[in-house]
Amino acid sequence: MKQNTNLFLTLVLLVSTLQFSFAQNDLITNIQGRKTISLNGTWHYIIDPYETGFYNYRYKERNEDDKEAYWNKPNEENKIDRVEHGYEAPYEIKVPGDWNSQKEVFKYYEGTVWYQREFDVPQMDATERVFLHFGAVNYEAHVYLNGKKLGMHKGGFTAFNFEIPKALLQKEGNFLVVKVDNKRYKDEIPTLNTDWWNYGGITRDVNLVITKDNFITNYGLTLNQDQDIKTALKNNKFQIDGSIKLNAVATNTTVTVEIPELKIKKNFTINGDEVRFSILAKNIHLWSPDNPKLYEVSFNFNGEKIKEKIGFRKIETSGNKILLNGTKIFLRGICIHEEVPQEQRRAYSKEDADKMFKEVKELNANMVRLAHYPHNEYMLKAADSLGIMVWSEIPVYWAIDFGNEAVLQKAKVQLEEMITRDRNKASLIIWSVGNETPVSPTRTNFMKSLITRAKELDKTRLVSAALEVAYNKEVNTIDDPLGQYTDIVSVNEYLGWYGGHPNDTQTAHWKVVYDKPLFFSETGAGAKGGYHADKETRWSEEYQEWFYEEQIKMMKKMPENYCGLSPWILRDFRSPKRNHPKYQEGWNRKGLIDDKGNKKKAFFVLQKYYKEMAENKK
Ligand code: GCB
Repeated sequence: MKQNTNLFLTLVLLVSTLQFSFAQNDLITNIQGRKTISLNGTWHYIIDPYETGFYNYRYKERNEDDKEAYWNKPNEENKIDRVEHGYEAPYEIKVPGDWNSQKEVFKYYEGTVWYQREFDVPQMDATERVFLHFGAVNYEAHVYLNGKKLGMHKGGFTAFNFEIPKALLQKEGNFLVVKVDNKRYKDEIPTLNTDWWNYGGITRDVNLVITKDNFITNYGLTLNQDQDIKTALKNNKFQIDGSIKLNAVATNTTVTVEIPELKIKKNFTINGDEVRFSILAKNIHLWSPDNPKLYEVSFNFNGEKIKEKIGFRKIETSGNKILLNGTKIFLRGICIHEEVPQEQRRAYSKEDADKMFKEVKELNANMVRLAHYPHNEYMLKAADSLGIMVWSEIPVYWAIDFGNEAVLQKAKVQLEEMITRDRNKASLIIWSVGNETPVSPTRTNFMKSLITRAKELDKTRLVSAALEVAYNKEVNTIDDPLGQYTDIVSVNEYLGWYGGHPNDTQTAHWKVVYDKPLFFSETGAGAKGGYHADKETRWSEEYQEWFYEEQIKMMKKMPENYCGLSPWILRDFRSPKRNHPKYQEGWNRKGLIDDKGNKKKAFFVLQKYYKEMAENKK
């Protein structure tokens, strides 16, 4: 009997681990290419710091049909009825959007907020299915429809979806409730401590996705990574590799992939829920910053046609160089937080992305480091169409609970969700598995395991992580053991701000113990926009300008392996850690553009350097 129980437990565990580690298989991608009903707009809210709507007075999770659970519609039919919650004006909030920026009461709030709205659905075919898709909710979301729980998701910057059982769906007045909790915990990703604002809420688009009975959940389409790109260009013969994941098993069914501009139309037979294929193609104009060519691709299955614009390119390293389409490339980057400082809010829209990239272009940059978490998809679309290369990162930031296996699993889920959503973006060249993590064998194993997972899921991009360096008057040696496993060695360096003097850059020497490209994933100094003084006065625009001038002089003397930089940071951003009463007031001031949108003097120093680098094509 005991043996049977053990066997049963093992099976249960096996099944649940399998589901867990393949969670990304169910993520529906390319939402804009599908039949959707937007649930953006005005929702109602309840602020619930004690989680009264979730736990009863014995602090036990409420039963599904508990009338006092906030996922249930309050029923005040008779005047004697006792009801202690409700969703009504003026308790209204916009989705998408963080809550902090919407009402004064939310500014510093961290905890539970209940979101509620109603929606109707149009007439549907009997075979159609409905999914509820969230672009992102920070951090933990419990989703309920008409009193039933659809599911839970953790991770503040990645998408997720739940199917709505047809039997649960009403034609009118569907009562949708989301419990959003942005409290920070030691064993979450990110952890308790970050240098950015913990904006809470339903921060990205919400959609109902209407699908066929079986449909393409997600797919990948990239140039084959093993072909020699110079030979492919010479022979005008390219191999495109693809994979398509269906929502359910299909037998002997056809899926068609079309790229009309390349005169490609191919049928593939699916037996099961996945197919992998290769297509030979001619006359591909490869995607690059100079020519961000995208092709319209369509995937046809079961009477549904899903379209997406996709670019083809090859990114690789050769010794200490980064090659794009076989040619050495220098990354003229800039770091970005997903934030609109003028409105002290998270960025979430196409308009926000367009404004951000206008500044990136003005800087003469060809690359952005999207720090320190996956940004919204509009950012990636803008990058794809403008020819700006992208580094995308998961929030494995500073002192994560590295010894905890459950934390590693959480990081992996976020990594998988990030890769699944964006693996068809040509602009995306680097996956980063973290930032400034403290060196120890436990941490290195943790990070190595993330790198291995990233490479299993996607062979067509470089993998890195932003490392730190200990300053040394003789030579700054980058020897973090994690550098063995990353494709490029990336390091954050603040010589002249966090240590030393800006002049020290002139005698600084750099050494990397690995024969790999060296990328400065950060460097920067703070300045309050509009504050002018002599250059030795900290917080003045002149100090920051001088810092950049000295840094650039140093960069110009870097050894051969130097392949680019992404200074910290394009715009000033909110941070609870920055409390100087005159110069910071809750802002990290290392932006090249201040919180009013004004460019600081240092912007023009970097702009000039990038212009020279672009002209030299170094
Ligand atoms: C860093 C971190 C970044 C901080 C920045 C700073 O090294 O990666 O998140 O905001 O320094 O301003 O100190």
